[in-house]
Amino acid sequence: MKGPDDALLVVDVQNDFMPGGALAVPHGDEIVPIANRLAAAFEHVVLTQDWHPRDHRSFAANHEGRQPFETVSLSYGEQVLWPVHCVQDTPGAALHDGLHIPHARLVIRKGYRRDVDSYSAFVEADRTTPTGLAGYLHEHGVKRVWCCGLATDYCVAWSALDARAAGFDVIVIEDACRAIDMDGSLARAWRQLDAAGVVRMRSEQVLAQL
Ligand code: VGL
Ligand code: ZN
Repeated sequence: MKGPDDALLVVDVQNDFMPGGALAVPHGDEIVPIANRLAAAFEHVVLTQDWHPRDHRSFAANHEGRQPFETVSLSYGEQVLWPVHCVQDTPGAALHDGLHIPHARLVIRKGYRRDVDSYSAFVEADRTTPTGLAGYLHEHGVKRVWCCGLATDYCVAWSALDARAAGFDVIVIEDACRAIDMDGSLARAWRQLDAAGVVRMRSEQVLAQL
């Protein structure tokens, strides 16, 4: 069992990111049983939920004449325009039914401000507004953050990088993630993670360590 120094962060395992969902991540559903197995080995589990208002700026539908997967320039920089997804309190925003982590302690919702996206569970896309997760984990004495979920190249990568920046040791459990992989985004994410000193492991290795 991973004890009080360790926290498992389960990122955005939500219906809209599953095959058939509004912003489907290929094979996203395959990680659900893996996340369940991992979570059973951690005393401390935190979940995240992408949680947008319907008029959110990250939705192409809210930009006249723009299509999903184009980019626009917003006050805080480049923003990918996504299909409408994870609208607050809709079935698409709900956690996948097969996710069974009854002992998860905290659900961090993010991206709830109309004008600011938040891939990261730690800091919003303006790169200044904290979600409070770093403070929460530090106060609980967590030293290592283990990341899994969706999508590897967006919310998992940004969360892992920000966890590192907040002073945690960070591990991404690669087979417990799936990527959107758009225009080289997955390779770029791994380069950034490697450069930041984020460790990459497989779930069998994590479970074998216990
Ligand atoms: C995500 C794009 C938009 C993710 C969330 O969970 O990786 N990607 N919103
Ligand atoms: Zn989103």
